[in-house]
Amino acid sequence: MSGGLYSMAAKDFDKTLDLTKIKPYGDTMNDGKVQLSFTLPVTVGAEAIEAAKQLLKKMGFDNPLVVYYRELTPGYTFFNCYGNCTHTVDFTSIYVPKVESTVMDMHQVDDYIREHIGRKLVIIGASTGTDAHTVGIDAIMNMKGYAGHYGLERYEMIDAYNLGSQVPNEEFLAKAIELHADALLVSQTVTQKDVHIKNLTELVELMEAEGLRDKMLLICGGARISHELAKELGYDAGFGMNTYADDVASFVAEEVVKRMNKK
Ligand code: B12
Repeated sequence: MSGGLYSMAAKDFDKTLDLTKIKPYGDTMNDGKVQLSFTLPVTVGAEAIEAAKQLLKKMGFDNPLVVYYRELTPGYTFFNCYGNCTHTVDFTSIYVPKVESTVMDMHQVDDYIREHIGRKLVIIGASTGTDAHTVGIDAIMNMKGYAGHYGLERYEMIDAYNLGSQVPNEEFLAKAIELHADALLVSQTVTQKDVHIKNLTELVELMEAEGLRDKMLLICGGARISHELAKELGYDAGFGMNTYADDVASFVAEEVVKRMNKK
């Protein structure tokens, strides 16, 4: 359990905080205040507001308050609401599987690869299957980077190939073989009807059929991807929102070294 998670936290100055029973913080500890918004498919008016309040009660909110409402289009009303959450969560019992690696910046990763691997790493990435979202994989790979973090194309010790979006798994794997890739980065944004699961699993099966699964690192990412899910699907790692190139590059470099040392 990472005690660091709560060091210098609210518990250090508020003795009424019980980490086994946490609830949202608004103005004062344990007030449970939540702001939420939703749309109901009913005509704007007093009855719509009452319906919103009753729904908030059923969601477990005390003191339901509608602070703003507006007709979106005839027959639909949008609400901004406040309520006091009555539920709690035991924070001390939470365990989230995460990628275990030391996150280094671009220069440190380059130095690490130079020193421990002695050659450039080849990394290819794409949004695969029917997925047309490119912003996520571009954020990780593009030279100019994202939110102040340079992308993999800028790393001196990484040859990065961004294949773009809607890349079929077969094509992706063929390119990986052609380029002798060390790591494959798959971006999956659309998760409706679990389309990502089918697509991600298909790639694992293809790699296994070709006898390549343990020869290349296989990593996926996207807003709704977790490390836990990735591992379940047969990937080496999964990265969710707020990931930067540094996170992935550090993981790949360390993992390649670990595997070299095992041989
Ligand atoms: C822009 C956008 C589009 C654009 C995409 C343009 C483009 N060139 O990318 C267009 C208009 C084409 C589009 C289309 C669709 N979209 Co859209 N789109 C979005 C939007 C607004 C932003 C996504 C985005 O760019 N985020 C910014 C990036 C930086 O974040 P990110 O992808 O999470 O990436 C970060 C991490 O996840 C991670 N990461 C991502 N990939 C990878 C990969 C690896 C290997 C690693 C390590 C990390 C990593 O690192 C990134 C940086 O930190 C979202 C809503 C939203 N606000 O999120 C909807 C959204 C993603 N779209 C959605 C949908 C449903 C669609 C459509 C199906 C709509 C339709 N009915 O046609 C189509 C699908 C098209 C297709 N075939 O894929 C849904 C997805 C719901 C779901 N969970 O399935 C969303 C969430 C909107 C919503 N609330 O309904 N979309």
